[in-house]
Amino acid sequence: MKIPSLLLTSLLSAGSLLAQDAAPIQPAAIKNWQDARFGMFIHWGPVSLKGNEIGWSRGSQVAIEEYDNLYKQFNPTKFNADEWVAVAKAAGMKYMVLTTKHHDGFCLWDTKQTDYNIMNTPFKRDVVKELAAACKKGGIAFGTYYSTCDWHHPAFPLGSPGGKSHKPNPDMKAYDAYLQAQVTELVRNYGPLFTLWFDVPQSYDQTYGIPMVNMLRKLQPDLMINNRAYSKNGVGSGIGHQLPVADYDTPEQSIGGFNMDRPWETCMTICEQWAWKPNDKMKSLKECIHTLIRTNGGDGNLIFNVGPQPDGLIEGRQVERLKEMGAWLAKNSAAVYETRGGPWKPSSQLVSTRKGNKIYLHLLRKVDGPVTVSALPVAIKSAKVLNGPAIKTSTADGSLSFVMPDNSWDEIDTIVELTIDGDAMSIAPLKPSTQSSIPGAKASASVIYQNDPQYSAEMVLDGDPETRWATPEGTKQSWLQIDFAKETTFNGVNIEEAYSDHSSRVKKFELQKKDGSSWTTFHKGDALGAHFKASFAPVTTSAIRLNILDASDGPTISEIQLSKKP
Ligand code: FHN
Repeated sequence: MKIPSLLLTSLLSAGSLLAQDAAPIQPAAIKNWQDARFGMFIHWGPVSLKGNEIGWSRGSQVAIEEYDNLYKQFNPTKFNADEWVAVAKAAGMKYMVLTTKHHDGFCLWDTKQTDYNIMNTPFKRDVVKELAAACKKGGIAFGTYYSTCDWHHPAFPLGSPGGKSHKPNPDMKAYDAYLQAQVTELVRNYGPLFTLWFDVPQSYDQTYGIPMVNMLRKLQPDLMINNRAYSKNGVGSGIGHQLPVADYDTPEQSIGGFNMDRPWETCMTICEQWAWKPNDKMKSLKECIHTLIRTNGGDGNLIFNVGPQPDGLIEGRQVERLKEMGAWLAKNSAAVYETRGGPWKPSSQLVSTRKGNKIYLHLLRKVDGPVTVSALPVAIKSAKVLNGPAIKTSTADGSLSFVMPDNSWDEIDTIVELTIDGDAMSIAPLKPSTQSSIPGAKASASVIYQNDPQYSAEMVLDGDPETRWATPEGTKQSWLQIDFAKETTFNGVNIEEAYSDHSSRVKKFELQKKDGSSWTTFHKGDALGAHFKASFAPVTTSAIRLNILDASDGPTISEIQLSKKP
């Protein structure tokens, strides 16, 4: 599917998305961006010669003097833009975003604003130009990452390591002019761009950001700009701060929460480091597909990052992993591209996507017995395994259920296609299940945020990942207890910790079982996180307790489920 860059004749204010301060963008540009669902992020530069993290290693693992002179030996002779595009297409990716300038200030294009650029390396080729042309030829959209902060530029107030040092003669006015001149070059000379992906707006607040975004709106009205172009009153100036400016949010290294009201994109590495790192730990195919599907199920895009080698090649095993993703997507593309998230909100075992009169239920874990979700408010005309046999569904007591045909389970993602009467987008978001994840169980807790029932312990049993048990800010120790209706045997537990996008608030915990009048610990751990899973020898008990021994802030849990694997 080629994604044409929309030619917009004028900016309409109607239906503007947030972009709270800068001029809004037309909804049509957002739909074009959302339809893509899956893109490639590329973090690359002379630092790949060292195998350390781009930007962050300058002045820490790599001395500034050495780091800033790496470009003199940067000669990626095996770089072939068409090959990179071919890898992205083989992965099923519909767009690509390259770091044209990261925090280290080095520019991968023939910029007239500084000599610190690719044309002054032994390579002497305009990588951005070649990649933009290859994307156009290959039919995938091209976007550019541009670091709002610049620890190399003398006029930018902060320097390495990590923005922790201060330049002797900062001049934000001069830096703003430099930044605006560079992003103008990117749009004018290499555009129209699919997106401009700003990052880490230290020191660059709304004073500069709003005029700069408005300038870009005039340059290319359908340019999607992420929420890191500028900070606002100090918020968003670092990492992980999300603020609703410009066109889409950017949860990082984590899957964003279900949100159909504001476009968002999870950015995540296929390995662990953004830039090239030899022998880095790479995600399994299951992790890669689940990351994509869970993101799409929440109504987000996924931009998945590779860090090419210093010779210009994308590492072979990463290419293979991306081709495996593409092969899976080729079979299941109907359930991904041009879909939106929902109507069921994601849970630990399922997500859903939808398009026209089709709803796709993605079962991310095998279910013993009938699959049960909350009933749809519309009639189901037919149901089938995607690319497989028909399924008989039944609806009763507010639940929709069906039994999967034999041998229909896919060990990564079993997709059920429902054809309904009407437009799937007309269905309001639904809880995944109306039943408790542990039928008949009762939950209690040592403390509840403001004693507010909407944050009660029961929220971890309601099957809705959007509700949660919450504790007061700063709570370090607390417990959550679940009393079963009867003695229960299980050998696994799934815990969804809310607000754990960047790191788990829980730092030390025990899982305990009721033993007469006391509690016996059967599992210990440090962090929990968004999709914590633990397996252990079968436990039989009438009650369990999550005993949190240490936390960085008030723990908050959205769901707890038991599992009993054979
Ligand atoms: O510091 C950067 C990091 O290197 C990388 O570019 C990510 C990508 O989203 N953004 C910043 C960390 O939030």
